[in-house]
Amino acid sequence: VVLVTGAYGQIGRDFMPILRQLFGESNVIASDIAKPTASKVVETYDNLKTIELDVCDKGAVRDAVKTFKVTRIVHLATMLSAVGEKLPIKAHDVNVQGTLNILEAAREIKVSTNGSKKMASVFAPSSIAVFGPSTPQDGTPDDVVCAPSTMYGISKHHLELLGNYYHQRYGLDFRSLRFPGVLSASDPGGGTTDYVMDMYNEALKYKQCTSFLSEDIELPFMHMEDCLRSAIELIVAPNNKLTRRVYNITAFSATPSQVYESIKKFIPEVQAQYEPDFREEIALSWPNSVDDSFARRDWGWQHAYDLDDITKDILDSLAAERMANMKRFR
Ligand code: VAH
Repeated sequence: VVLVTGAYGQIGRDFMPILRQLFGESNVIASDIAKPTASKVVETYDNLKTIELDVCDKGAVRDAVKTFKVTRIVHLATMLSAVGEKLPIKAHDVNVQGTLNILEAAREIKVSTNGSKKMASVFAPSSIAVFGPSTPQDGTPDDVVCAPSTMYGISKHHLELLGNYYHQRYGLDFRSLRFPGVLSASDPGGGTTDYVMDMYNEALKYKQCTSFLSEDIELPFMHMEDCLRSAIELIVAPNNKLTRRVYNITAFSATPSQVYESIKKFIPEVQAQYEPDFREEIALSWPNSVDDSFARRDWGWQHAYDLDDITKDILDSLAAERMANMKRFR
């Protein structure tokens, strides 16, 4: 049985149907801090086991793993970079204590599969946010000083250290990917790379868009479909192929002005303005690009979507969604 935490978040919502297909419709349990509000329920949640689970509640996490005989945990519950700077202590509770509760439950409960009692395996995303201002910013490699300057980055670095500890000390199968900005049509969740989604949404509605980062701030990105495929490929990769538990992963890098140029290919009359806010400092502390050659070497990672593919795909999805909403409220 697979337990997904943060199942109603930006990644969780798109990941659920893929996990159900891979592991079996009734073997995947969606959990989140609160059941989805009407606006968040998507068709994939019909007849699906859905539970409310606060990963900060150690007892509740243990009970869920024990009750549902969980053998695999996809731990997506997190507070992202921008919201984490507004609520740093809460971000530390969710991202660090929550992860420790997940790892402890996996270690302690041990569920019998094929006759032997085994710890649940754990996949938990990390982020390029673990790199800080003192890290080389171009082609940042996997093995480099991580001195993050945001609570989100600090907490994701701690997640990695905890995962490696549980792997080395207890043999727990922990796997993680340092995701770049992940782009999809679904609502962003308070990240710094969400400026791209704002530009797409505004360009479509108003033929003008505003970026909350300066036009030349370069960051690594990937499409949600590449993000989810990379997670599945790592989750199913044979253990003997892995040279590490945490991998850098990316598709391409882009700046707000390159995002604007990409949008103009599909909405020629769009205008852009750049109004940096508190998230500029967060973005400046992150790499311009990362080196994901270990992922490409160890388990054959190849990205499929570049910037223009993503711009076209997301603008089409947003336009279709607007059309459907207009019909619904006519
Ligand atoms: C954020 N989208 O902006 C997330 C991600 C690298 C960025 O971690 O916080």
